[in-house]
Amino acid sequence: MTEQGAFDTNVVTVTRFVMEEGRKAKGTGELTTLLNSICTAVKAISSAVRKAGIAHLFGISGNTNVTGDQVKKLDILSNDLVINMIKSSFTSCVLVSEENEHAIIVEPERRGKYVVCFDPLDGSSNIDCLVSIGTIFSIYRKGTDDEPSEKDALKPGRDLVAAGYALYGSATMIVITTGNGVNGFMLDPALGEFILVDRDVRIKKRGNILSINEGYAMYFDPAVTEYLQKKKFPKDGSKPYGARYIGSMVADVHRTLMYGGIFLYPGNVKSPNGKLRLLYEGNPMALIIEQAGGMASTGFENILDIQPKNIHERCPVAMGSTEDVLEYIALCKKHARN
Ligand code: AMP
Ligand code: P6P
Repeated sequence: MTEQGAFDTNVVTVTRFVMEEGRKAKGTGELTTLLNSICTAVKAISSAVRKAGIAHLFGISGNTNVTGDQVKKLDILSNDLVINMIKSSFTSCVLVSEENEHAIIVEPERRGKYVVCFDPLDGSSNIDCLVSIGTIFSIYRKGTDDEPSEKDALKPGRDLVAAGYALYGSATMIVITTGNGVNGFMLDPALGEFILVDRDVRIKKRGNILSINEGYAMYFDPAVTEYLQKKKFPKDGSKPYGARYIGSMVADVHRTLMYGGIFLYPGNVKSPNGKLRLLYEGNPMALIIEQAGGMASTGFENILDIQPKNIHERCPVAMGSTEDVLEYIALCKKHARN
C-alpha cells in the first residue's frame, strides 16, 4: 500500500526487479530464473520458520552436519527446499551446502551454467529461542565445459555473479546484489511477494556499533584486544561504540549494513581462521557489503580475494563501514610487524 493507503498498482516485486535487470544485461534469463527459484525456496523456508513451533519442527533431529553442529529439523527442511528449487530451475550444475559434506553434482538432464554455494539456515542454534536466522547464497558462473565438480566452487569471491541473503526476523527480507549495487525486498505475506523497500542500499563510511562475541576474549589475538579497548575507552574524546551481538551472522550483518559499524568474527589462538565459512558466509556477505560501499577483510586481505582450497574452509571476518574496517586492519598489521 502507498503512504496514502491507496493500493500500489505498479508495485516493484523482486521477480519484476530481477527480470528488468536481466533485460538490461541482455541475458538468456537463466540467472533470472535461478534468482527467482531461490526466492521461492526462501518463501517456503519463511513459512516453515514462522510455524516451526506449532508444526513441531523445533528440536534436534539427532543428526549432525559436517561442522559437528546438532542439525535441527528446520535445517534439513531448509536444505531440501533450496536444493530442490535450484535443481528444478535447470540453471545450475554444482551446489555447495553447509549441510552437505561434498558438493552436489546436478544430474545431467537438469544442469545449467551456474554454481551455487549456500547456507540454507544460518544461525540455526537460535531457532528454538526465536532469534532471527537466515539463508545465505552466492552464485558463480561455471565458466568451463568440463564435467562439473567440486572445484568449480573453488573460486575467489571476486568472481561471483550474484549473492544475497534472506533474514527471517520481525519480517522476512531478502537482500541481493548482482554486481550493480544492493537492493532489499520485504515479503508481503498478503501478496506472497517480495516488495522492493530499500533501493541501492549504501553503508555509512563510519558507524558507532561494534559486533563481536566477547565470550572468546581470553583467546583473542592482541590486535583484537587492542581494537576493542580503543572502541570502549576512546582516548580521542570520541564516544565509546555501542555493542550489539545477535549470534546470527545474517542479523548482525544486516544491522551493520543498515546502521553502519563493524561485525567481527576474527580468528583466535584456538581457531586461527575463526568459525565462519568462506564460500557461503564470508564471500556472499563480503560482496553485499562491498557493493554497498563498505569493506570486508580478514584483517590482512580482502575476503573476496581469498583463493579457496576446500568448500568448507573458514575465514576470519571483519566487515562493515570502511573507516571502521580500515582502523581494525591497521591494528592487525601493526601487531603482525611486532
Ligand atoms: P544468463 O544468460 O541469464 O545466464 O545471464 C548471463 C549474464 O548476464 C549473467 O551471468 C549476469 O552477469 C548477467 N545477468 C543476467 N541476468 C541478470 C540479472 N537478472 N541481474 C543482473 N545480471 C544479470
Ligand atoms: P558464536 C551461527 O551458528 C553462526 O554460524 C553465524 O550465523 C554466527 O555469526 C556465528 O555462528 C555465531 O557464532 O561462536 O558467536 O556463537
